[in-house]
Amino acid sequence: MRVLVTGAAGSIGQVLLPGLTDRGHDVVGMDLVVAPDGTPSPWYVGDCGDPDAVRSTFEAAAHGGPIEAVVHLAGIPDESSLDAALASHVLTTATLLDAMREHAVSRIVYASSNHAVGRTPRTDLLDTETPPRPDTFYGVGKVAAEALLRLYADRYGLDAVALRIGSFLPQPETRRHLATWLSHDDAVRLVEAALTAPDPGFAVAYGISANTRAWWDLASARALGYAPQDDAETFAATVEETPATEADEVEAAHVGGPFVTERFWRPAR
Ligand code: 15L
Repeated sequence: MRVLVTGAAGSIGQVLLPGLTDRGHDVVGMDLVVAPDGTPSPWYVGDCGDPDAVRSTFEAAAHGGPIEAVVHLAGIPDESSLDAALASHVLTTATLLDAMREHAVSRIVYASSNHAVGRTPRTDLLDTETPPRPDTFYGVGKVAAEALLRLYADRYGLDAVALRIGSFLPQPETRRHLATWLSHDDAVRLVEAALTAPDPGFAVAYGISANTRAWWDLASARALGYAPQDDAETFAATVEETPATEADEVEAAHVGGPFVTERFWRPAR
C-alpha cells in the first residue's frame, strides 16, 4: 500500500517509516524538516496545516503511484496553548482530509492520544465507548480531531481510524508505563492493522502493547487485526527497583497520568 506519513521525522515516524517499508508498503514522508540522513523514502518538506503545501505534496507524491492512505502523526506531542493545539491537531487534520477528498484517498490513520480521555479516573479497564474527557488543551485538540474524522467518515464514507496512543517508548520507564506502554514493534503492527483492516469506517482504538497491567481495553484494536507481541511486564522488575514516589501515586489516579496535574493548567486565551 502506498502511504503518506506526516510528521515523518518525529519519534513515531522514524520507527514507522522503516517498519512499514519492511512490511512491503511504499512509504512517502512529509514533515516540516528535511529527511534525516539515510532516509530511503521519498520525502516532502511542508506544513500539513497549509492547504497549498498539502495539495502540492499530494500531487508530487502521486507521480510515484496513487497515495492510498495517510498516516497523520504530525502535531505537537505535548501540552501547548489552546490556539497552538487547535492548529496543530485540528487544522492539520482538516487540511489533510480535504486533500484526501480532492485526491480520492479513502483512508486515514490518525495518531490520537490517551489524553483524549486522560481526565477519566483510573478504575476499571477503559473501553472506547467511554466519553471523551480530555486532560489538557492537547487532549481537547485530539478529541476535536477525532470528531472531525467522524464527520468526514459519516459525510463522505472515508475510513478513519483514530489510535489513542499510550506511551510510545523503546521501553517503559515509570510505573504508569507498565500499563500505558506501546513498544516500537507493536506500533508498527497497530498502524499496519489500521491501514489494512477491511472497511473500518470510523473507528477508535487504544494503542498499547499487550501489557499485563493495561488500563485500556484492546478489543477494538484487536478487531482491526492488531496482534500485539510485547508486554511491559518484561520490564517490571527494573522499573520497580526504584521505590514508588508520590508522583507515581498521582500518575496512577487518572489515565492521563501527569497531564492531569495543576502543572498543566493555564488560561485558554
Ligand atoms: C502522549 O500523547 C504524548 O504525546 C506523550 O508525550 C506522552 O505524554 C504520552 O502521551 C503518555 O501519556 O505517556
